[in-house]
Amino acid sequence: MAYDNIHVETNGRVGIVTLHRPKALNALNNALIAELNLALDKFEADAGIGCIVITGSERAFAAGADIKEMQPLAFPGTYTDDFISSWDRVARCRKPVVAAVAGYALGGGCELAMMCDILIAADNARFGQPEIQLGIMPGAGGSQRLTRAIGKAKAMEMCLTGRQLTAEEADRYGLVSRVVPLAELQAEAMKVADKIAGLSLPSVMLTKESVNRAFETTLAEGIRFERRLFQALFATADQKEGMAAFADKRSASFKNA
Ligand code: DAK
Repeated sequence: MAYDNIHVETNGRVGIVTLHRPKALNALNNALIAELNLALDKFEADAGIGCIVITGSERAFAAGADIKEMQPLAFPGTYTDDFISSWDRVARCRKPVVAAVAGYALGGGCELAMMCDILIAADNARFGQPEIQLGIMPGAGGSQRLTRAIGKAKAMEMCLTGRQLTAEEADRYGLVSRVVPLAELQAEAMKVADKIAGLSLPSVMLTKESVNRAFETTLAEGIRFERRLFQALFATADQKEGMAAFADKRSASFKNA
């Protein structure tokens, strides 16, 4: 299928989605979200893909949900139609997703980035939840994921005032895993995604599930959950291969089995 609002490509075992509505700073409208969800469905189902990258342009990862599309909405409809409930597809990806963020990541754009597993920011990135300035509030996890990522004090100020974080602040506060020069963003994100995509997919997916469980459960339950997953990985051929390769002083060749 041809996409109008995103570009989709693969590079080895990495699936790449580039948000592409340049005239609207990649504002997220219904059509873009539907295309993004379709691309993610395909990458998730494709055994040849081990990691996904989502990125935007140098000027904007995404400047939020499309305000012009939201402007005419009224409450009964937003509720009965469950307005853009499909936004959480990224968070439901079972394969790892790397966000390569340059420029504005605001509102729904910041929320989309926070649904990804690893955030790599260019030095020009700006993160913010400016919805309060529009008379609304974050609607796709902004008040929740941001608070868990950077703590109440900073999240509260951002959500209540619309203050934007620089890339350096986002790094210092723990919102992103690191900041790289803008010119190196795509190469760095690909390097990370390539590394993950070359590892054993079962161990990668279980590891992602285990880290995410830390946000949902008690420490004791989380540790029990982790131990069971760890034990289960000894049933894989990739565990045999990974350990044999170490002993033989060679690179492992994983079969994702
Ligand atoms: N929506 C629609 N168009 C946008 C846009 C947006 N969010 N952001 C930018 N644009 C458009 C501008 O209207 C302009 O279009 P033209 O006027 O040229 O036709 C073009 O992109 C370039 O923008 P500017 O001319 O404004 O560029 P500047 O460099 O001067 O400013 C800016 C860049 C990012 C500071 C500024 O554009 C801006 O403040 N944009 C709005 C940022 C914002 O408020 N974002 C939050 C939107 S609310 C939900 C899930 C999610 C959400 C809600 C519910 N559920 C699951 C229920 C999310 C809500 C939001 O994200």
